[in-house]
Amino acid sequence: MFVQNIFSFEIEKISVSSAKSSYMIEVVKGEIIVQIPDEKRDEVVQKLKGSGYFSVEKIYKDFYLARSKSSLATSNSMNILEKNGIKAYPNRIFRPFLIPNDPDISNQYYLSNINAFSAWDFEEHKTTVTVAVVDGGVDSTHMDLTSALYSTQVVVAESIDRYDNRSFKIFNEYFPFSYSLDHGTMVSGVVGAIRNTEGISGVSTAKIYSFDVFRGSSPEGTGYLDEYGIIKTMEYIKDNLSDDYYGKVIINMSLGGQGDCDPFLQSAISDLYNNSDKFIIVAAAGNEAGDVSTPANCAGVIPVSATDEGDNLSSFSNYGSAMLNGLSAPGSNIYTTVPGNDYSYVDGTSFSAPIVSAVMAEVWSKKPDYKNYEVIDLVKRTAKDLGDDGPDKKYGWGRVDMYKAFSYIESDLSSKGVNKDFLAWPNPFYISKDVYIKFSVKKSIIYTDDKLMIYDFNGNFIAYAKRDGESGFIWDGKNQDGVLVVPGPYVAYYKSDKGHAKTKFMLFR
Ligand SMILES: [Ca+2]
Ligand SMILES: [Ca+2]
Repeated sequence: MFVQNIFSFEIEKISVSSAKSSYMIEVVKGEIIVQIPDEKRDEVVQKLKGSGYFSVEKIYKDFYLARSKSSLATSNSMNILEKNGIKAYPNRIFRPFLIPNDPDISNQYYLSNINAFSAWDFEEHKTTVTVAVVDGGVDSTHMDLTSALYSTQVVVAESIDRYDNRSFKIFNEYFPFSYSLDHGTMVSGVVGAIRNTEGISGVSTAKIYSFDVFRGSSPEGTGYLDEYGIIKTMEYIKDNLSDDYYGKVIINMSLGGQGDCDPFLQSAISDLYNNSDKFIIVAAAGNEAGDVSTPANCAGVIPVSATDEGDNLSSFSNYGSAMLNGLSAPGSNIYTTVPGNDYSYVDGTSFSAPIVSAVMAEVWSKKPDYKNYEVIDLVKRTAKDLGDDGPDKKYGWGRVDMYKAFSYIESDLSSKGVNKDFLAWPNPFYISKDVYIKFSVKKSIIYTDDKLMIYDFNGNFIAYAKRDGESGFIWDGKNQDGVLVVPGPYVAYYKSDKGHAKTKFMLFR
């Protein structure tokens, strides 16, 4: 496949340092991004033009892309601007996270690893969630993907050279779509390969909205996009996928670059995340066995590290403090779709992220009244805790467990419309993270000689909860003999001289 390289910019490598270390990043040569408050606009633009930036273009809110003749080395010009009181950021290059494949072991162990087969035993439901795969496009003729794709809704993000300026263009493509990287087809198969008698099954039945953001950067395998393009893609999603037609939208980004989250990218991401009825953003942690990449380390993004069949961190997976907000999912030996009606084993956090995206899509589809943070919280709390106790820098909140996430939904009070006068919190009660489960009883039934008793689902008495405050009780997950009980659903039963109430909750280790 021949695709003309229509990017007009050169890539430069510069050294940056964070609190912990210094490392090389790729940036667009001669370009910087600057935040300019409206009241200082004219003054700063003049200074920039005086420093050799012939074009200053608004890209998002009060962030501007300044472009010089590309002979200006980015690091030098940033230093010069800094001395002039202008804080400038490089326009970084993002690439897809892929590790060359190493075909060997069995097919799709990741589905049993995350308990997808058990989860799918729950009642089938119509998926109302779209997964936006921001990647290298998709092979729309793949028999295991065609019907999972929006028919004419592929959008291509593209940077083109015109009159010495860069511009950015997004347009629809019609079946069959072309694609710039095999990577997007691999990611899409994990999200939603069709459940039929052919090939594989994706983790979810979500519809896939494919973005080809690497279109301008072929040949195959060398895809990249600058942050400007990512921001425009985020803006496009915010403006165009808000339509009810697409339902909730999970944005999957199995791509990125090293370094901290820049403020302009953070701004575009926050605008999506703050629309809490609509968007969830998931990103791969990256494959450098180093610190979590951008955009995975931006606030409001769920970073995903990779695990292997033994629930160990994959050797290539990034990790770090950003993972304290994240999750892990299988990323080693992932069997998935590749272009040309074919399948292959691939490795990378690129394939862990779509597992999490797919689980969140299914959860949100079952609980459309949830806010994005409630979906995220549920999937975190039901993940299998690995490594150090509780959330940690390698596995985040743990390896996603689709069955436990679904079990929680099924046992959730609000989904059944049961007595909300009596609440258990947190539910599920994750005994390795929570010291107590708390119960709150409505004041109208609180009275003297009351008791709160815990039963298992077979009706066996387990323990009395302890009083905690005027209308509350707590329980530490132990039976009357002081032994921790087994994970599963439990019933809390409150009884006083004025009335009684019961509620269900889940207990996990
Ligand atoms: Ca299939
Ligand atoms: Ca842990």
